[in-house]
Amino acid sequence: MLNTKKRPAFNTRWTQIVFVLLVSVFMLSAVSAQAAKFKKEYKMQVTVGPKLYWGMGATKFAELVKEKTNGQIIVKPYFGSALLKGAQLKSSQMVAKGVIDCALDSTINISPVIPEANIFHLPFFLNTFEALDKVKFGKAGEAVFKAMEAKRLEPLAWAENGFRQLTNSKVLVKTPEDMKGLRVRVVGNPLFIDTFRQLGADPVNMNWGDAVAGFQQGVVDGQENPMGVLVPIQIYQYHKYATLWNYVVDPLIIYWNQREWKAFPKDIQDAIMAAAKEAGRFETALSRAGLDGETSLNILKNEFNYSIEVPDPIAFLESKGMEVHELTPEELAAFSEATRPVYDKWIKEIGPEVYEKAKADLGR
Ligand code: X2X
Repeated sequence: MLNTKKRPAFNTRWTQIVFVLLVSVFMLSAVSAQAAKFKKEYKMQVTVGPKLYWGMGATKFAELVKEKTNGQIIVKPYFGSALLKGAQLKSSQMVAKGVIDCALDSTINISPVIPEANIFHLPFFLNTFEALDKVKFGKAGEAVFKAMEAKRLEPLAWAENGFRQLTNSKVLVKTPEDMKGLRVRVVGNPLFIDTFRQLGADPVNMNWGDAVAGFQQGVVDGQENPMGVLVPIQIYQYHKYATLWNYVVDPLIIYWNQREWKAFPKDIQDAIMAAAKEAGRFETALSRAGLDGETSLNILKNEFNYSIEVPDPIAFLESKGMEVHELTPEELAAFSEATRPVYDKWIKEIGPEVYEKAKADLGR
């Protein structure tokens, strides 16, 4: 009696223990398989700080990726090119190598690896949002994305820094002659150096991380950046004069290391891609808000339930003591004429096929 009673009890207890052990081992291995499948954190290169629209776009992307992948993928933006010790022009090289997982970066910074991206920086070629969108979403934009794919980068979506404007502490620039001898900080992209040299200015190559200190200390007389950068960094503290000339445009691209991207399961790729498109649209609308009438303000309000107050940029800069001049079509033509040799030279560097595609996108 005792034996028959004990035995089943003994068996049942051991069965339970073994069962619990098996379940634990199974769960642990599932968890570690999951951990092995994805990194704890995906590092994202961002050139500027979190408060600029560009930085806000990176934060939005990270939030959306987390939400859309149910927390499986965590993107961490590293602002101020921290992963590159400030060397912003190395971003695409480092993402291609897989040293950095992904980036939200400017076409200006991508161009050392992707010369096609310089299509946006041919002087006085694209100067309206309408023209820009035709190229971004047309055959030329597609060619830029294809060039990235060929260099082991996976482009996900467009965003935008904006049309770049000139400010300086010396002279209200209205003609190419006004540029003579002006020390202008530019990114070390050779197309920018060429453009400013051609205009008789003295371009100084400086990373963004050093630029604001450079303006403060008067190491340079001037700079060129979009309104969405100039207002938050309070350019009016350093420069008295602004020339609005939309001389080049600066789109941003969200992109990923291709090998890592291809190893993601399809549902994760889809979720990250959707996050990139949404964050790109949000950030583009932020950077255009107040510069394209009601269009971008409405996108922010209706699609993102987000409202911002954006003062008229000219009135705002003037209220801060700046003199602002918007080039007339005649003045623009003089600049376009003066930079023609650079334009012609750089069509060859970019690739005449890409230039022809851009012209076709524009119907020119
Ligand atoms: O360095 C710049 O001027 C900036 C922040 O606009 C870019 O990264 C292109």
